Amino acid sequence: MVRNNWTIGEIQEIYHSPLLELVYRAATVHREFQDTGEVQVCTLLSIKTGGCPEDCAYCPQAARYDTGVGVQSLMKKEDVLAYAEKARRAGSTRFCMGAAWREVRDNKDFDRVLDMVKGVNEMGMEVCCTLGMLTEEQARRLADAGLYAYNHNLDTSPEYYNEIISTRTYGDRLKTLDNVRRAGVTVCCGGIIGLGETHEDRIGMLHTLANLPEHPDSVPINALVRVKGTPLEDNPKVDHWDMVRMIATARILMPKTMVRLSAGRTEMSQAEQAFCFLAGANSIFAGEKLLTTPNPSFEEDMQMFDLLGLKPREAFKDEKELTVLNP
Ligand code: SAM
Ligand code: DTB
Ligand code: SF4
Repeated sequence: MVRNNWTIGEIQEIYHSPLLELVYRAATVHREFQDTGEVQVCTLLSIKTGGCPEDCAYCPQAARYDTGVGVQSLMKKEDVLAYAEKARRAGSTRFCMGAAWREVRDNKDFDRVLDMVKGVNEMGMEVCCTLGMLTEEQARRLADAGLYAYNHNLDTSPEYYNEIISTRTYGDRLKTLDNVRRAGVTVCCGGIIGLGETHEDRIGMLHTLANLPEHPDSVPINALVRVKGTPLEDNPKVDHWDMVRMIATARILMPKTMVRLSAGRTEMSQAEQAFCFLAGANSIFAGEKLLTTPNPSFEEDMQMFDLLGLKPREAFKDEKELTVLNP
């Protein structure tokens, strides 16, 4: 059963259960609701990099931190489409374009992004964008251009949020998510661990995600990539078992959601990643770069898929299944 009324107490009990029991339970839910042999392969591209006015303490693209990430204006549509085509050929079925913006503005740059969305959609890939805050009208324009998903993360618990970002509120984030959902675009929303938060904060974030009016279609779980120059550069490395606990708990709470093992894979062995797939992760970001930081190469990931007996999930699978059920 898919529930939207999880209590903090129930989530605490799941999250803190003995590790192997937790993984077994998550693997059981995963088997019941998902095709465990498949992993969705998404590719990211930073279409507008750096110079962001926000103060997100983890982010290499915030203008106020000296991280060595240069400012690049919005890429040309042709270059973006060429990169998307390369990703498609390498086996990626979702293409996600990120911009270091606080919010979308109704200007020429947005028109260009709409053109990019149209182009990638015509290539037969699921198109996703992450552009900051968005109005319902802007979400509708993206939907009309063929946008499939919009990524906007809650990042952490409502209580810890103000320690990490001061330039926009948790409420602002929830409003954007609502605008996206109303426009009929699928919601991709998750967060980061390793920001200095407690286990209670992680549980609080999962509680918010699992009790949204509808579960997000995908939930990226990121391990903090510690970037020199950001306020969190000296944070300790995320414990792998904490990542497993987060993924397993997310899988149990949101059985139909794609749970994405997101940032942080370069610091994980294949054995550690395998544990995450067992615990219910069924999506990754592939390709040499995330937005500005390194990620394993396509070749390494395909070798890992071979080793583990996984195959990439096809594009638009949910829609295809719905069409078969209701022709
Ligand atoms: N500027 C837009 C926004 O903030 O919504 C879109 C891009 S932003 C880089 C997308 C997400 O990337 C953030 O919400 C955060 O969860 C994640 N992220 C950014 N820097 C990260 C880091 N160093 N480690 C892990 N995740 C990170
Ligand atoms: C998400 O949850 N993780 C991705 C994507 N959504 C946009 C971004 C990770 C960024 C890691 C730091 C960087 O490469 O700049
Ligand atoms: Fe800007 Fe997004 Fe980075 Fe925050 S996470 S500083 S909004 S690019």
